[in-house]
Amino acid sequence: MSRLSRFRACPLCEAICGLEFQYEDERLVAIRGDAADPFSQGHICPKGNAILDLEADPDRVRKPLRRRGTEFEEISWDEAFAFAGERLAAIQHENGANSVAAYLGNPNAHHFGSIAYAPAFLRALKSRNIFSASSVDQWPHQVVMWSMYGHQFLLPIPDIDHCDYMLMLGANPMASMGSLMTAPGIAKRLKALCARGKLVVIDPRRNETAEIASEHIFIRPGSDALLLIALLQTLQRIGPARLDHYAGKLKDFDIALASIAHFDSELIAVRTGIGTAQVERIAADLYAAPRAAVYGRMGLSTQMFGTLAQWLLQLIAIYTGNLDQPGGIVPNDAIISLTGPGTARGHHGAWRSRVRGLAEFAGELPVSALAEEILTPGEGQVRALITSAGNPVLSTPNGRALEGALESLDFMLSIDVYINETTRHADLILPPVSSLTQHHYDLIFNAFAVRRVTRLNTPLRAQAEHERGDWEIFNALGAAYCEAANKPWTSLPSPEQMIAAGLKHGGSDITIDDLKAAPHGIDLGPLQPNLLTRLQTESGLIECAPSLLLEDLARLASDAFAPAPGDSLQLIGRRDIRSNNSWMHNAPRLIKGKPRHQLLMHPDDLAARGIVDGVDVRVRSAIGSITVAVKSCDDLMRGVASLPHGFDHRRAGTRLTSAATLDGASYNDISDPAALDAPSGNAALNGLIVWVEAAATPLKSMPALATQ
Ligand SMILES: Nc1nc2c(c(=O)[nH]1)N[C@H]1C(S)=C(S)[C@@H](COP(=O)(O)OP(=O)(O)OC[C@H]3O[C@@H](n4cnc5c(=O)[nH]c(N)nc54)[C@H](O)[C@@H]3O)O[C@H]1N2
Ligand SMILES: Nc1nc2c(c(=O)[nH]1)N[C@H]1C(S)=C(S)[C@@H](COP(=O)(O)OP(=O)(O)OC[C@H]3O[C@@H](n4cnc5c(=O)[nH]c(N)nc54)[C@H](O)[C@@H]3O)O[C@H]1N2
Ligand code: SF4
Ligand SMILES: [Mo]
Repeated sequence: MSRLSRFRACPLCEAICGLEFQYEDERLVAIRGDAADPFSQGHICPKGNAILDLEADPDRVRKPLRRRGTEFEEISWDEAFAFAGERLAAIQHENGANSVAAYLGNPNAHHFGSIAYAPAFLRALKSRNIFSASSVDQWPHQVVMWSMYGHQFLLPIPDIDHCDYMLMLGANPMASMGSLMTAPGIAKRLKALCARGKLVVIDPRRNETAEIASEHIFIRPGSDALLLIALLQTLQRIGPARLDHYAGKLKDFDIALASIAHFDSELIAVRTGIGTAQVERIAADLYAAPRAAVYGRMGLSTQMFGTLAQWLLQLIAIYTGNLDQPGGIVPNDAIISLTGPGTARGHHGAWRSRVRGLAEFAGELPVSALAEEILTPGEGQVRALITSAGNPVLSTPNGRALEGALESLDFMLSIDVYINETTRHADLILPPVSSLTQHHYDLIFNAFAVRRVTRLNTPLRAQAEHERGDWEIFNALGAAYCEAANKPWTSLPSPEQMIAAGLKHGGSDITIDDLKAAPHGIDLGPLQPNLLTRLQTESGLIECAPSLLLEDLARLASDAFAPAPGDSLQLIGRRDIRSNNSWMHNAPRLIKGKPRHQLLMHPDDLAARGIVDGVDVRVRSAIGSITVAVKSCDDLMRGVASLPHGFDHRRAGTRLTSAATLDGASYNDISDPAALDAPSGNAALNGLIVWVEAAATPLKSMPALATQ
């Protein structure tokens, strides 16, 4: 039997590793890291291998499903599109455009057929109720880039291969593989950094990255903005700002520095748990390092002061002369750009959510508002929901309430490949064929990579007659809906044509034929300074003191110092190398071995509550409670508990045979939709106040909700 190899980037995480797919008689039999990929150089993680499970998964939905009572029945694609188009148009006709909402989940960003095709369909709907996983993730980054540099995606990336020092907060790339920092084989890169310089990790948990880092420092959840203020104050005492590189391009830097001058460093030390001597040492190292990168991710964004923290990181990079400099933080000038003329710069507050009045950002509303927009009667109430590659029941605040809300909808359409906690509520499920059968170009992750790279991904196998790619689904939905709603519609050309046009528009001289001739991808070299010529602010300058951010300093001053209620803990999330948010627990390869769902607590916190290691505990927030096994762990700061999200797959009506064998509870059953980072509207998932006690204890011993 002959083996044949085909090459393609992995679609599962931001690292976009090149993979080698080995076929025998057109059957996928093995997956390896592609040693010839100049960027990933053969790297693969357990998830890359689990593509074998995903492709063969008997639970995977492969034909359109329409709900009949509590069952789903297979229908044809034509029937499915016509049904969807008619229902969406009819509901809008009766209740107005905003009565149809949409939620886009994380995998959309990994599929060209979604990211490049969903927007046209959504625009045709003309609804203001568009939501996505961005508002439980990276909105603070986008709001800061939009405010300071004039474009939501003009995002400086840590140049990890060339820095001598890196300050990392709220990230765990050893498990997540890196985020807003595409860097395949990141473990090697970080170890190289530790060998030539210093990596300092600031995190309430001594996470897997802290373990390989030069230094780890605990911080109280939610207090990073205060620490960064103390750092910036200290830098000013150490030496002058290195602003030569930004001459004539900086606006209001002095105003920004003055705005944080009144914060008391002693009080900050009490709140963060990081003493002033430690702050001075970090500041001195940062200032002395020839090239230093600063980086904050999930743990920094999804907390009460995420936007301020991201802004302060940019100011620190400017102060130390590391913004837009090799070895510092530098945007990637990808050959198909997310910025520039004709792209979506972003806007803020152009409209507000109906119930709570939350501001839109870049055309979307915070997903924390979705359940209330469905449940609250009145004009503009959401009556229909479209989900695309999203599982908001497990991924967004108070998922239980959202789950109840989904039951009350008049119509729900899910573009998804599983019947899971969210899609089981759909009236219609449209399953795209494996994205590996489609042309793909990483619009997003090439633009957030630590090197300048490009690659075209060609189909691994031909698409069968009964299969539909994401792009075909969005095109057909648009056509069916517009016909029913009597609106004009033009379908977009194929991904191959769209990618070719994108390359032409990018003006790099690289054509689609060049990319076809380089199946392992092309390396275009290290990051190069480019931010100053790409600024899209109205002033044409770096806006160091945007009013949206300065206004939030008052909230920081009043709220960030508030003591946590007595005997409470602060809950934070974590990721495991074998997980992918909520949806890869159905891959048998990934769920083998030790359990990974437990609540981690410090042994002293267990002892103080008389809780024995390993028992089931009740974790209660202002929103509700969950029961989950506890595990003693001295890698956690005292007063902090850690729980991964994306568990609890035993809900009735799902079709997740392997995932349903797992124990675990959903973090988002107790996360709070009212806890928001104010300027962005991003959910503050981390730092959630909870009480923990043995599940065997009677409920009444928990503090009354009214006291919280
Ligand atoms: N408590 C807590 N909550 C969190 C987080 C946290 O750290 N803590 N993290 C947040 C973050 S960063 C994110 S990005 C969100 C993620 O939030 P979501 O994107 O809503 O959730 P996922 O678990 O990624 O769900 C992905 C969905 O895509 C489907 N899917 C998989 N492959 C395909 C495909 O090829 N095509 C289609 N159409 N569908 C597919 C899966 O079946 C699943 O329904 O969760 C957020 N929620
Ligand atoms: N294996 C795996 N890889 C993934 C994913 C996955 O689910 N599994 N999800 C993907 C997605 S969608 C994303 S967005 C990325 C996220 O990638 P990362 O940002 O690296 O996310 P996490 O691994 O959740 O790391 C967040 C860290 O923040 C810490 N933290 C929590 N609260 C605070 C705080 O208040 N301050 C500070 N300083 N730290 C805090 C946590 O302890 C944790 O170590 O990962 C991606 N990659
Ligand atoms: S690190 Fe990410 S891109 Fe690379 S193989 Fe693993 S899941 Fe795929
Ligand atoms: Mo994410």
